Amino acid sequence: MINQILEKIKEYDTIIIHRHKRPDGDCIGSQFGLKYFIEDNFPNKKVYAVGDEVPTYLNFNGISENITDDIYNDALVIVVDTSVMSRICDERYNTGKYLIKIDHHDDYDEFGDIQYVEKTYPACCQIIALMIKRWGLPLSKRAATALYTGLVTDTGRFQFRGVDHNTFEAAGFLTDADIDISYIYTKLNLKDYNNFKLEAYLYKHMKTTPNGVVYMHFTKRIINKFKVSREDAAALVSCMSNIRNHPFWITFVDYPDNIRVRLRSRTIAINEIGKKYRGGGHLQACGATVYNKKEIKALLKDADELLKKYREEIEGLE
Ligand SMILES: [Mn+2]
Repeated sequence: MINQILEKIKEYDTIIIHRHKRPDGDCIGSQFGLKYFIEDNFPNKKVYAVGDEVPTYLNFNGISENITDDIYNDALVIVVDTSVMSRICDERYNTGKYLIKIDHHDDYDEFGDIQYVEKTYPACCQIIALMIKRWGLPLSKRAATALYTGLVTDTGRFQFRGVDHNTFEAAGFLTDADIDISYIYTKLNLKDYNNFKLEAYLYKHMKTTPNGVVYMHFTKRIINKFKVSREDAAALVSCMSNIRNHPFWITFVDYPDNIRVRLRSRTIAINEIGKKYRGGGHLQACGATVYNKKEIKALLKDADELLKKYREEIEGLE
């Protein structure tokens, strides 16, 4: 399969790389890592990374390009780190000549002429890094920097389940390209003053359901008060990841048309809740969308019951 992908890259002069909506480090890293790799090895090809705005903390890897519809006519389109079609950013992904999907999610739709999915890999950047290694083509510092970004963000800095020999093989391959690891972490870790204030607010105001699902609702009022972006508020989901006896936590963030939900767990599979509420993703990290307070209540009730069920099954769940 990976040789077929390389053949297609060689065959097309125009390549457009898509990613998922609400971008994270892994989809941005995959997108720009692949873009730079192709540009560096095939300088005559036109390669575009499309999508809406790249979040500030990730834009050291590059910014999205606006392209006209006609560019798709003879293009190879590659969709990275996106499992379901509704999550693909920019609907024109389907208007190219040939479509390749490269992904690592548990839940997925069938799309693409080639579908390369490695469900056991913790990051899409790991798939791309190891693919490039097996192709035996040179990897530049800028491409490796982008791929390393996704590798560290999607693995929670190499802490999540799924990190294994392959992950460190990918990391080793990327560090051979002379990347500045300290620079990457600095870019990823720096946050604005207001974000720290909001983080303090979260610790003070987070709540728990009877069986221990911790949650926080960042309302429009709170977001305006702290002058942060919705993306910044949503990113604070990770602040609740280390609370003993609370292995399942959720953030709700008000968006103009809906309420975005992020569900996370240390130990148990929670994606059935995400799927029930118009979302999905990984077994222990997924998203959902709800529309009002009533639905928030219903989702929390389902989450609470799921955790209760797990507590009955698993002794010493903490
Ligand atoms: Mn990913």
